[in-house]
Amino acid sequence: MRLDVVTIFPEYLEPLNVSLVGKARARGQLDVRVHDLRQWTHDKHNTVDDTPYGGGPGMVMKPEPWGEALDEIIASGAEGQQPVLVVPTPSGKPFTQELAVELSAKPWLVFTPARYEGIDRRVIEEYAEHLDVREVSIGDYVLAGGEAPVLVMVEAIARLLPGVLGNAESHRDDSFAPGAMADLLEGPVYTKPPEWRGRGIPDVLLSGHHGKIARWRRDEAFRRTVQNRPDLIERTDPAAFDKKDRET
Ligand code: 6GU
Repeated sequence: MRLDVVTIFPEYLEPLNVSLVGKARARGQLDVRVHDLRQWTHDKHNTVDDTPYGGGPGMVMKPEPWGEALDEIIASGAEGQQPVLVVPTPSGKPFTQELAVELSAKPWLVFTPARYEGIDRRVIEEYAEHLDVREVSIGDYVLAGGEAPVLVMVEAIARLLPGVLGNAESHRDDSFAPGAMADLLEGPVYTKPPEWRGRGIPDVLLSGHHGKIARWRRDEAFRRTVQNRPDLIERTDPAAFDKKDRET
């Protein structure tokens, strides 16, 4: 998979050299290219922003550098290859595990993290004429720019690529993964030692009884979801629940 990121803070994307994403790059599973938007400015001050039409606070990112950057990056792809354009913005659609799965199947993503009050609207309109453009938010809070959201999205997407996680089963039971535990959060986990500061391990996990362990994990997942995310319970098909859940 190829990923391009266009930003005025290339250093902000340094974490893409580390850990899971860094290793996927080193192995050649991910081709990540970070670009400085100011490369595509032509004035002495490398201006990327200007005052908003209609007035109001803050600054807006000028369309010309974005247009030149995106034209050049898009043209650099293999013959006939078109990227999906991912535009981070607090006004976008929610970034969910479902969207991470969808984007992880694409061969090429271009991210356009903005600073200030965002990018001149005409840029998004222009590229939406010939590309799949997704305006995406990572949650209901406002950040100063889209770079941290790009780090979040790239990590969520990269770990889904075949061969990137050590164990292909490690994301089967993820919170929000489709399947039997759909819409339930993951429950607690334990490792050695068997006693720590006087605290033991739930007996069932030491029983070797796989059916009982699976039942216990399902119950703990349900309990944690009721506690932390009741909204997930409300939107789950009642058929996914059983008598024991209703007693919890
Ligand atoms: Cl994608 N960008 C910014 N600036 N703030 C956000 C966001 C994105 N998602 C949530 N808050």
